[in-house]
Amino acid sequence: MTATHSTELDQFATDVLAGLSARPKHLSSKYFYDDEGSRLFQEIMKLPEYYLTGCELEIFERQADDIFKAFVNGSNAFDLIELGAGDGTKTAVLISHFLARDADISYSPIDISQEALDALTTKFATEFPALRMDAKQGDYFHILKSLKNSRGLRKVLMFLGSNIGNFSRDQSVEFFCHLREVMNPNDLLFIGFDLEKDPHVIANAYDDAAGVTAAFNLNLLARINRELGADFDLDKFVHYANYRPIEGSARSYLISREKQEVHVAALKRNFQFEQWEAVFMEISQKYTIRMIEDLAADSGFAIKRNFFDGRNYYCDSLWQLV
Ligand code: AVJ
Repeated sequence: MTATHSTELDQFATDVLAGLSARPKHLSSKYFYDDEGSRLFQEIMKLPEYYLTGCELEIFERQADDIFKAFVNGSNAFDLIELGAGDGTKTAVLISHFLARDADISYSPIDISQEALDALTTKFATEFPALRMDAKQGDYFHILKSLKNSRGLRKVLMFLGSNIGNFSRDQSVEFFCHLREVMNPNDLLFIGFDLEKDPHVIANAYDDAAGVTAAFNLNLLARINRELGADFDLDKFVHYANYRPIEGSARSYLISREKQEVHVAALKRNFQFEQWEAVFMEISQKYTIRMIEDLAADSGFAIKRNFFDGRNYYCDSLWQLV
């Protein structure tokens, strides 16, 4: 079970109350990642339909040396900090290459899931016994401040996997501006962006045949049951995802199969659902190069270099401060 601290639990309860009281109803995808949700997301990354992970892995495997050259700056010492590290599989490819090139690096993975961090730490300790590691559990910004100027070396902040896609445009700019505040002039930001492509490919990635994405989405209701004492019956909701080609965004919903009432003990409240009423769960934005350039410019960054996979499905974009 997730050890959610009381202030975090209060925030969760407050957000669930606001989301289930709103019209249309919504829940925040940032709450997907309790330990069970993190496990389900590892499963999603292995799905044939979920191309994002393979694309980023391909970029890292084929272009590790170019990435290394772009990260180093005279000396081969720098601090890698990864926001939302998860199980670190993709990052391991980069680190392995950097160490083979005699890089003097430290690695600080940050994640909300302690279980995911523990797995990562164990794996990396075996694979890279010489790597200095400092895993941190918790909320990005809280921890970022503590990382400011750690060794006085260049920091490379990484935000991979197109995690940025869960933010609205305004939230993205706000997020990058926050990051800029903890960065020194010489630091870099490396961000994964999923690009626009054949809409069928995108739609399938969020509606896999095995139903793992559905389980991932439904897990948030299960989490509300676990942590807030609710009585959601998961069988009474159906996962629905679609892609909007004009906005370039995949969206997912949980739809109530019938008229029903759900009790949330921690909120001392009942919530009514009409038959076929939708709860908006997640936005996964897809990008054009133009959008990435505009985002960088509006957040006070310049693109140093973009790295693409062979199909141009995905872009890892390296940013510096302007
Ligand atoms: C982890 C936010 C990048 O939006 O593609 C995967 C989460 N949701 N399948 C994404 C997710 C449904 C994922 N990110």
